[in-house]
Amino acid sequence: MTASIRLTLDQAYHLAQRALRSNGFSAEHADAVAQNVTAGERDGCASHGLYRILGCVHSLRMGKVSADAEPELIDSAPAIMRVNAHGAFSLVAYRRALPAFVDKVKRNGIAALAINHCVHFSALWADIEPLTEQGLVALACTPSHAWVTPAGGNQPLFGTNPIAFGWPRPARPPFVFDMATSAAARGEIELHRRAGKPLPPGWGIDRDGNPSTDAASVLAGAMLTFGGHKGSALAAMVELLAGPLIGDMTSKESLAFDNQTGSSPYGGELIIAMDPQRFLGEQQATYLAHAETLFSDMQQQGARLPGERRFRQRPLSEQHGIELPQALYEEIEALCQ
Ligand code: NDP
Ligand code: PYC
Repeated sequence: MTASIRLTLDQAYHLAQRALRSNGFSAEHADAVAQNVTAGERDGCASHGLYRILGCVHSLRMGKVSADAEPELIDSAPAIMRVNAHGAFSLVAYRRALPAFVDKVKRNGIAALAINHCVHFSALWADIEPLTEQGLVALACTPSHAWVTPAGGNQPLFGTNPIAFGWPRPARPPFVFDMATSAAARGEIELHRRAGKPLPPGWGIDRDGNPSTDAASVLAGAMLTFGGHKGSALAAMVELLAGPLIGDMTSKESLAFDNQTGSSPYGGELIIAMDPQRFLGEQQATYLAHAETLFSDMQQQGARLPGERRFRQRPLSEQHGIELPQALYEEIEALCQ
């Protein structure tokens, strides 16, 4: 069994924050990243939890992320905003753009936010929840590095390209799904490699194009999309929407820019939000109730709603803390020296 250490959420945050500050990240960037990875750990999303601190510091040491860039907000059209992260992680750029973005969505009924020139390592549900908290419906996507082969191909081209969607629910946690368009996130495969565990079949192929359940072989070969050609089409859509449409990189361009340093992906994220109030006016309550019927019909068949697992885990972690593999804890501690 792997040795582990239990930390309160406060201890987890401070461990992450110290590692980032010791390596030169500004207070604001370190805070945003530490909050994000602590939330990942809290919600039982280890692939985007404290493990990500290793990649954040590595990206900085490789000169592939800015430690302190100031985001620049650009109001480019009545319903379109851009924020240039100027080479820093996406999180501070998003945090700074959020109030004006929400204002645009509420004024227009629908608006889009492009985060440009950002380094991206984080789970997208964390970008969706501040919008559902405002009663908005939201969609987000981002390319990553070319790691995933298109259905019918055998060479990495697409990123793991997550799509997240959120729907606000009165007096309940929102309906949120957040999924890589690859069979699993690359972070999951990295965690399998670190734990010496085989992958489930169908996640990837080795360098020679043969199906493989060995994490290291798949990391060196190519990952597969979920659902064959359907996941492949969605992965291509993410490349287009959060790449060329917003004047940013595809996953292939991001990997070329990385120049084999093994840093986090660089490029854009697109977030679209809609205000049910502006779509429905006085009928809002009626139609949100229809959505509730849909959710309860799903659950009555025994299906669980996406997001449910995370929201169940959250209060448990708040009460009991989180468990981190001892080896990972020591690696992050070592970054603080
Ligand atoms: P999963 O396959 O674990 O989960 C995807 C979604 O499906 C989640 O919303 C999950 O909800 C839901 N789900 C899982 N099992 C069930 C079930 N049995 N019934 C109903 N719903 C279910 O996630 P991925 O590996 O695809 O992605 C993990 C994370 O990686 C995401 O947060 C994503 O944003 C992040 N990522 C980030 C990238 C980036 O470039 N920044 C790139 C790729 C991934 P629940 O959470 O409740 O389990
Ligand atoms: O897990 O695929 C992934 C990923 C890529 C960028 C951030 N997470």
